[in-house]
Amino acid sequence: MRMLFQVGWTISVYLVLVACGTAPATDAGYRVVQAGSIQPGDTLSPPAGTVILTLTGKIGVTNIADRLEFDMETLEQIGLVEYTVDDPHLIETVTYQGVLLEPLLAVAQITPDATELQATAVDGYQTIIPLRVLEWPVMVATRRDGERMPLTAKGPLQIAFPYNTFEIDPIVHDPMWVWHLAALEVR
Ligand SMILES: Nc1nc2c(c(=O)[nH]1)N[C@H]1C(S)=C(S)[C@@H](COP(=O)(O)O)O[C@H]1N2
Ligand SMILES: [Mo]
Repeated sequence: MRMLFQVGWTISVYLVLVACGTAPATDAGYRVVQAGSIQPGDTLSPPAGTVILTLTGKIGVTNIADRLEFDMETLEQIGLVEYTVDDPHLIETVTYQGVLLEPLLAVAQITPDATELQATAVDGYQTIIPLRVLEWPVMVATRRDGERMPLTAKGPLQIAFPYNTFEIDPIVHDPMWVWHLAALEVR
């Protein structure tokens, strides 16, 4: 009886933590916020809303000419996860929510010989992101601390790395935290 009580208590505490969004990240380094409703192999309609992300290059799925364009709603349908991280540029601990790079590239059906992404931002910033980063749950963030990110807050999309859960060299990877992310060319 006492045992049952303790088990019940433990589960209750856990549920409260989950409800408050403070449950620890799993070993994977992230919590699932919303399972994806778009799967690899799905065809995608041309975006109905404002285009916020364009994929080109070595992709097997397109929805406009040779590009795969996403509006925010469709992008987030790939599935939402979150993790808390010390943002090296904001110099602040924040919780990013967004779409993992891995399922995003799987939905785009990138070709097996692809090795890197060239990321381009709204401000013209460009950087190369090698696909070896997929060993970590790198995300295209759509929210910071639960809020949409306007251009004035490095949004609307920003790449985030799980610095707090994995040993990731900041010298190499700090420049890959692309804010105002607009396009990914798969190469
Ligand atoms: N959109 C955009 N993202 C960007 C940059 C930028 O200029 N524009 N600078 C990159 C680089 S080189 C680094 S080191 C970090 C931090 O840039 P900062 O030192 O200018 O804040 O953000 C990266 N992401
Ligand atoms: Mo930099």
